[in-house]
Amino acid sequence: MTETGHDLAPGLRYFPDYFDRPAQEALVAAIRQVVADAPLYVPRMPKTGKAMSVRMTNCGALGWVTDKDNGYRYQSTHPETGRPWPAIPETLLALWDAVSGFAKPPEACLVNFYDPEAKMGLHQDRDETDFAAPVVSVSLGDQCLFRIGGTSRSDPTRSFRLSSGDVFAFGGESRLIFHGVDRIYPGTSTLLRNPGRINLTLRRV
Ligand code: AKG
Repeated sequence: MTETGHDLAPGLRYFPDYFDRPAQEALVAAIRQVVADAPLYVPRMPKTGKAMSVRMTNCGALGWVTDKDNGYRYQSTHPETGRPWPAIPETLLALWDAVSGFAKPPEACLVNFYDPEAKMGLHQDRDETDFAAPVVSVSLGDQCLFRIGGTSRSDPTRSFRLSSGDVFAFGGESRLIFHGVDRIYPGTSTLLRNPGRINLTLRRV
C-alpha cells in the first residue's frame, strides 16, 4: 500500500499503485464473492432505456442503480434478485479510513465492470445527499483512459492512464467534478481472468 497521494487540485487526490499485486488479488477475490451474491446486471439509462456499456453491481447498505422507468437512485436491494446488497469488504473500509479524511464509513460501493469496448461518459456523481464526504475510486485490471474536468461540463479536461491498484479521491471543492472513462486498454494487466477493468467507488449517500 502506498499512502502518499498527489494533490491534483483542491480536494482531488491521486494515489498511484495504492494496492500492490497481492492486495489487488485479494480485492478481486472479495469482489468475486460480492458478484456471486449480487450478480452484475446491465444498467439502463433513464427515459430512453438504452443499455449502458458497463455492467454493475454494488455492496454496502445502499447501491446505485438506474433503469428506464425510475432513473438514477440508491436502493437497499439488487434490482434483479431483490436481495440486500452484500457487505463492503474490509479492505475497502480500511482504504476509506486511510484516504477519505471522513469519520463516517462509506454506505455504498458501486462495482463497475468494463469489458474492452465499455466506456463511461463525462458525468458528475450527484445522486447523493451528502456532498461533504468524498468519493473514493479504485481501479483493478486493464488500464483505462480516465478524464476529469471541472464542476461545469464546459470546463477544460485532462486525462490520465489509470492502472490496476490506483486510487482516486474526489472531495471538497472537487467532489462534483465531471469525470468519465474514454477507453479501456485491453491486455495491459494480467490481474483478471479475462480482459477488462473493474472500478469500485465508495460513497456516502
Ligand atoms: C462512476 O461510477 O460514477 C464512475 O465515474 C466510474 C469511473 C471509473 O470507472 O473510473
